Amino acid sequence: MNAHRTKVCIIGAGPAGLLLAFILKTSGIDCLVVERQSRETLEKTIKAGVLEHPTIELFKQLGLGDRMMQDGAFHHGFELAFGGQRHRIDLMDLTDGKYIMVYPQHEVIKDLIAANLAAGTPIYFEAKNVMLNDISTSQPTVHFKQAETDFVITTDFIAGCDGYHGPSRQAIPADQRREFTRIYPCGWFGILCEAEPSADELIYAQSDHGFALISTRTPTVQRMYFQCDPNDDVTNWTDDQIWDALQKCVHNETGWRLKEGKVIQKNIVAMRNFVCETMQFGRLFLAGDAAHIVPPTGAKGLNLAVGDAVVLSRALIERIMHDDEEGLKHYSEMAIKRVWRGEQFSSWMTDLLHDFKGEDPIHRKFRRAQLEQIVSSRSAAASMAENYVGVPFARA
Ligand code: RFL
Ligand code: PHB
Repeated sequence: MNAHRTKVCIIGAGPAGLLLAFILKTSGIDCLVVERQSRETLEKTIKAGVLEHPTIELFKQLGLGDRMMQDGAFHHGFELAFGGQRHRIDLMDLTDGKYIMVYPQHEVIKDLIAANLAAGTPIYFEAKNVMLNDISTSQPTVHFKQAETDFVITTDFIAGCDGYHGPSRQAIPADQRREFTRIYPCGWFGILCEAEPSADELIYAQSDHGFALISTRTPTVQRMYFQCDPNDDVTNWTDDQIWDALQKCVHNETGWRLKEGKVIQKNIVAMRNFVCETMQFGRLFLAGDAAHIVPPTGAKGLNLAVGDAVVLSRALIERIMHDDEEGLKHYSEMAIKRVWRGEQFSSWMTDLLHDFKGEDPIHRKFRRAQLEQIVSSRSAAASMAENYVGVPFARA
């Protein structure tokens, strides 16, 4: 048995856990990270792509932005495609100069792991059977196994940053958790393909064949999604069928088509809103997907995880360095407001762009009317743009 002590034991090396660890460690607070997967797996898993303006600025301020600034692609707008036309939403113009960046989540993870290791944060990769104990006491423990060795970490605080399926949220008694869920009757079929970009900016397409999103990763690898049955299986689809579905969704009057290429990865993403408003219990504090999930339409998931890490790091620093309890006492209330903004925007944008099986056809008409308003009214477009580039992090 290997026993250690730390101030903050962080479970999960996703964006929330790694960012929290980096901020704490570089503020002089002893912490460590316990992660189920290997470093190699984390650094190659394809997930999110979009960094909001506040996330970009934060990474730059923290000295985490060098590779992002070099390899990430600035996007000053995006397109809405519907009714055979493409319309540009000019983010810069509508938000007083704000923008987003396409920089893949696994690159963020590489940067955060490297920065943490350089700062001396211990990261226990491939940790099995992670268990949280005594979270309502002042000395909780985290038990796990790595290789053949059992570990026990005694800690002052636990940060549950272990995603939707991790053990942290479950450690809060079910009758103490306030939870909200909305499940959508569709999923996203996502592909990575070897092709040139089809457009300069992201395209969100609404069509009679459903939703599609045309995104990018590098000049030679593109990321695209189309609406699918959430219970479908990627092996049911050939490359030709995938391209046919995507081309139908983006079909437009100018004859413009997607540039096709070899499909090198396929996955199906479930669509749900989920919020556990109880983001703290005793000495356990949840952050990121462990506490909330959004459908990917608004590109908010990673950015909400970053927002939580910012609020939680400030509260922990105040408590540990200055013995000030206030921030930690009100962590859930502080973090949840921005979370609900992201949840509502993602839900709204999903409703705006997807067709739901079995719905009354009147909804498609409403959808089109609203899209028409967004592309013809500056104030409607500005509201969408303001949410899309990201609202400021919560402040005490
Ligand atoms: P993560 O990234 O899920 O990290 C949690 C970590 O915890 C580990 N873990 C455990 N560790 C120890 N013991 C256990 N028992 C554990 N169980 C789990 C996991 O291995 C993992 O490393 O959560 P975090 O940090 O909260 O970050 C959240 C984001 O990853 C997520 O919200 C985004 O990827 C969502 N998302 C998007 N977000 C955006 O902001 N912009 C986007 O464009 C965007 N696109 C997406 C997305 C998510 C997608 N998928 C795959 C659901 C596109 C897709 C396809
Ligand atoms: C992505 O590039 O993976 C991506 C972009 C925008 C979204 C969701 C995912 O809204």
